[in-house]
Amino acid sequence: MTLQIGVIGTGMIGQDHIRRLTKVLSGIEVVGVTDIDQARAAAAAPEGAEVFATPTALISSDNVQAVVICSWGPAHEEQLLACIAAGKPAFCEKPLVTSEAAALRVIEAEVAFGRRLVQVGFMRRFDADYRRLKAVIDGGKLGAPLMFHSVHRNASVPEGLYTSEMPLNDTLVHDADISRWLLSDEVTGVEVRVPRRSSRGGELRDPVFVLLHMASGALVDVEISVNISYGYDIRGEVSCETGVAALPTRPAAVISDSNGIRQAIPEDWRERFIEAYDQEFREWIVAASEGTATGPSTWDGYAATLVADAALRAVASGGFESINMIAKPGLYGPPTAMAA
Ligand code: NAD
Ligand code: ISE
Repeated sequence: MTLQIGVIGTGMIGQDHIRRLTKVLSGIEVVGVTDIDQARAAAAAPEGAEVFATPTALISSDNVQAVVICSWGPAHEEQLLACIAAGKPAFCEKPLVTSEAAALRVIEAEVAFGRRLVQVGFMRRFDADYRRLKAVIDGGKLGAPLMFHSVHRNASVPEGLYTSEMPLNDTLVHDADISRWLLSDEVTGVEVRVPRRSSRGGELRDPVFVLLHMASGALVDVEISVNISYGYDIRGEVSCETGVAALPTRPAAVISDSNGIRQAIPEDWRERFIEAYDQEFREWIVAASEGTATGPSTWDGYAATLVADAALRAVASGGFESINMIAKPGLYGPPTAMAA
């Protein structure tokens, strides 16, 4: 059976996901799209797909069985709540939402519905390198993880659209989520240090250096640089009691020329995580076809939102900002370290 999908938001990642849903993956059909920019939606619509005037019209259409949300973060809450009210599985790009209160409203609605419907687009969990790294840590041969060094560098970000809050509430959410997942831990507090500003980002607060305090006592340091120009560079190394496990350097042709010997670096997230996005959708399609969701949940989106909020508070206060989670609803699995 073919799963009929509607896509909300046909910008950069919406277009990339439409490409993979129509040209790479099977078992689905993109039957509808929408965007506040209707011309953009029409241009991105696959042949035969309907261009809906609003997200509400798309979500409520009888032809749409599951929804992919690729609009801006502040629009996600309303669209997620409409999907849950309609009982339709939703893949929602990160961030889940942009405030703690909004995250709690989505949790409340999904718990009341009684079945998981939402998967959040934390694609790193589907990346083969991160999965191998997690297998080593979970295997336990290196002892307990003590520190995780996470490097998150973007060559550039859209000028004017990407604001000084976004390294913390748009970019850091990936590192927050992957830290929780890799270390099987929760974040209990955040500190942020702002070094000398890169001249390449104008007035943008870039780079930032973030310290995540985990419930186990492990520490995570995160470098966020969003205008580093040379490429999209994602690194990670976990220091354990008796050894260190790190993400490998990505395979790439070794070029030798008059500039020396070198390997190309991915241009952006589309290139670096291409297989991870494919895999997150493969797994989403299987669950959505059964009317549910697996993978990163609304709870995980809530946890990352709390980290983003705490990081923004930490910039303002210059100190440690603690995180307090609600008790974890049973829908999202067993209680976690800090939310017993
Ligand atoms: P974008 O600006 O290129 O595209 C967003 C589109 O959504 C725009 O066309 C805009 O008109 C539309 N839109 C916004 N609000 C809407 C609404 N209420 N109703 C209908 N359409 C609406 O942005 P993007 O880079 O494609 O990012 C979209 C989302 O995907 C963001 O949440 C972003 O954080 C996330 N994202 C995730 C990754 C990842 O690696 N997982 C990468 C890039 C972007
Ligand atoms: C973008 O929205 C993403 O999610 C990318 O993965 C991230 O690297 C980038 O910083 C964000 O702006």
